[in-house]
Amino acid sequence: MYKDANELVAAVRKAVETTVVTDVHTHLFPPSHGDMLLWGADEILTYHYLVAELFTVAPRDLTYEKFWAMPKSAQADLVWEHLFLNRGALSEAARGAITTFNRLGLDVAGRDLTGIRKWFAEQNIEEYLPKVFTMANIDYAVMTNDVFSAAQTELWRQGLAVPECLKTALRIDPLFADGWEKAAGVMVEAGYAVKAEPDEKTCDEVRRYLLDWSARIKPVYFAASIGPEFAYGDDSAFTRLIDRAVMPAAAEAGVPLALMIGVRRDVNPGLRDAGVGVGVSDVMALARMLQKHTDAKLLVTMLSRVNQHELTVLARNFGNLHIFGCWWYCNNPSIISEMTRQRLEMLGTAFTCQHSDARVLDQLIYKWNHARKLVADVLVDKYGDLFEAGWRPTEEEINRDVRAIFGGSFEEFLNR
Ligand code: HDL
Ligand code: ZN
Repeated sequence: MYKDANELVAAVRKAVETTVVTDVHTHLFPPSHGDMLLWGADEILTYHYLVAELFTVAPRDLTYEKFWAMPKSAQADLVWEHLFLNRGALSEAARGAITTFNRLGLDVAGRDLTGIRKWFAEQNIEEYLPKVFTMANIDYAVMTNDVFSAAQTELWRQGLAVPECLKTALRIDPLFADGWEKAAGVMVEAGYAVKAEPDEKTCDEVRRYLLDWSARIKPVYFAASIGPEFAYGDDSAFTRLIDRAVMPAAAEAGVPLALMIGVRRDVNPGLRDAGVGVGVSDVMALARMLQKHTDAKLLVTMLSRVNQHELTVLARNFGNLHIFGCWWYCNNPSIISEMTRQRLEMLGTAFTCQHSDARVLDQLIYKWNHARKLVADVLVDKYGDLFEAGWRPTEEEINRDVRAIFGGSFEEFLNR
């Protein structure tokens, strides 16, 4: 038992530092999928977060067309020059690149980009991937597997090697909004009787398509990112597809549906992935889904800081809703701290505090290094309050609770 609060603080920090993390959402791919898996200095420096930041300061004559026509290394040089050398690398994404290079033992203090590139060129991805997972102390990461992408489905049909530390998620964005035409074309091409409008028969075929792919890649969950205009319970195509195709298929596959809500795609198309904006969504639409699908399990994260408090309250209202991560524009220290505090204060440990959303393998190193420090600071306060109130948690209990918010509660939710 802890004699004083200082011993407790040390135990909390040690627990966060050493707990194994489950990364519930990333954009990683198996090394066998070749260039799909991004890694190395130039990919780190051209992460779309940094590309967006580059264009906030780049000379006006650097057009999007010129930039995208450059080789990746030239793009990375521009990012390095404008965001690291000409200005303080104070943004979260810029600091992240520095944390990654530094923790890999590279001479980032000396700003030796040439030497850093040389080191990466000497790495073998089959050995490097497990090294990164060990450094970040991650048991497994869930990928994003778009079953409407010809390039991705072609690779899955080849049955290539997938390391144990990578699990699949069946990503279905194209089913919704302006993606439907492409999705319908892909399903027709694959032999499913899908019509231009998702009527009942078409929804049944969509359900069959999802179940066939689910049997093939065995996803941890189905997933979709949707816009802030998200509405449910009307007679829209979205509601019909959710009710007659997606939810029944997820139920039959025995997996949750993950909804990532609030993306405004194509706010600035010239920036591609970097040109996506954020919008405030209607949390009551989610409540209507939960009221209707009482047996379903929903994993949800929302993109707008404005939605976080309402979403946390909804997670108290519905035990079949599990909220996760500080997504994208919320993945910043100032917001992560606020979100983690309000989630602990309203949900105890029944949530998942973070996911990396890593698009580049090496990012796992910084995303989890930064997250652990932030969450440890919050937990020190919370356990300190508990100690003050007269409770004496044991070391095992602290380790149990820390693991819970770094993946344990997620796995309990999957298995419940
Ligand atoms: O839709 C998503 O899964 C988002 O995470 C986008 O991929 C986004 O580009 C991203 O990487 N955010 O971190
Ligand atoms: Zn993502």
